[in-house]
Amino acid sequence: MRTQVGIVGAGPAGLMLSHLLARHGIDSVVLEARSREYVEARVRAGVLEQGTVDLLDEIGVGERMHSEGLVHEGIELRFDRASHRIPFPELTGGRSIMLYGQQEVVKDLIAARLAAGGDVRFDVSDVRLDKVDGDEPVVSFRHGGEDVELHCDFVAGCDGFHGVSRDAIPKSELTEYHREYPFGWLGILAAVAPSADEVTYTYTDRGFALMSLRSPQISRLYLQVDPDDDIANWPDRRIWDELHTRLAIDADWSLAEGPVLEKGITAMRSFVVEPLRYGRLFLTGDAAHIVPPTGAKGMNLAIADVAVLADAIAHSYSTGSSSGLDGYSTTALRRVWRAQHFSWWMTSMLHQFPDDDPYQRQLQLSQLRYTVASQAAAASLAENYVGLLKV
Ligand code: RFL
Ligand code: PHB
Repeated sequence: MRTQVGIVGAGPAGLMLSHLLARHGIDSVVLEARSREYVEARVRAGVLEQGTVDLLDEIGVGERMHSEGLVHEGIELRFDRASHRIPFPELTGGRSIMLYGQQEVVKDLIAARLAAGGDVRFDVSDVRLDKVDGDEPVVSFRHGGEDVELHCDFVAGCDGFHGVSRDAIPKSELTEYHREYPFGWLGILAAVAPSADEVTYTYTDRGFALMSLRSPQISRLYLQVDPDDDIANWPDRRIWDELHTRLAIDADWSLAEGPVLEKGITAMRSFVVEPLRYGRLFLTGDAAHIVPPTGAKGMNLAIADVAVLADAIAHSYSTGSSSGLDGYSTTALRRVWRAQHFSWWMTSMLHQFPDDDPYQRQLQLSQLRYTVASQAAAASLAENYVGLLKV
């Protein structure tokens, strides 16, 4: 079997890449280890930057997002038992964000790709990448009881942090950068109208809490917890009690409770591998870099990577020049490192670190007060949050 670009992974990165290549008349095959039902139900990100929204519109899959997604023109920061708003449009030249679940983006991308006759294979196993440093890389896999060899011009590793693509590159060719955080996020999806109009990031001496939403009827809430904690230690009553305590403010406000539809604990890490290319293999999205979710950047970075990669691949087919492919890693990494810094900064400002002393806590509070009081500081947060045009 042959294609121009073999794409490993049908997350936001792999699916978007397949769409963007098709727009240039370039063939691809997408290989996904999980079932279609599984990837369409996986609850993850919710915040889309303006650039992500624009790209979904450009490839013609933005219709449901505009009818069901919610445009948000700011976020709130809560500390010292008070809420402070960071308004986006006036600080960023009119830009805003969209709240629309990642699994909805994935559903829309899959439906549109299949409707256009795209080749997306779910439930594949034993995916292996060979000869990626030669002229014709091969992706072998098992599907429907058969062993298949897919010969490609290029391979895109879009298979997330635990995928196989990164491991196809010799360790000696890569530099890895890591940071582990001494906490995780316990996240719930609850069938209750959101108690806040906007995404609300909360700093308290008991740890971070976040209120977000998926629709006018569905709330998404998070609590900072020990990364090794077991979700079995968190019956719904304990989760709501802790949310009430951390989110409390002096103004007249209360948190509405509802049935918990889903819950889980995620560890937090920062990770980058460089370069993003080895021969004809290109790494994108979570396969190459991870940010803690505090900056809401992960999915947006995955989409930004494949926008650069699709243009580079198209340029190489249309001109025969490798200049775009040669520049992919450096270009994509500029945005990646900006998002790494922003995500680390938001995480450091808002969480309790077990080893922090009272001096460090005062620094966090001072940074929060400055961020909401100074137009320059608020604008810096806002322009990073909605997504920078230039990096
Ligand atoms: P994905 O989505 O992990 O997709 C990779 C796909 O590859 C498949 N796969 C394989 N397929 C074939 N063969 C193999 N050997 C394979 N191994 C794996 C997997 O099944 C999967 O389908 O990576 P991608 O496309 O790079 O997208 C990255 C995003 O998913 C991720 O960065 C975001 O979810 C991060 N994130 C957020 N990002 C945002 O932009 N805004 C947010 O508000 C936001 N909130 C979050 C988040 C992530 C969270 N968790 C759970 C980590 C909130 C949370 C709690
Ligand atoms: C979410 O809605 O899931 C969400 C919002 C903001 C974040 C992370 C996750 O920073």
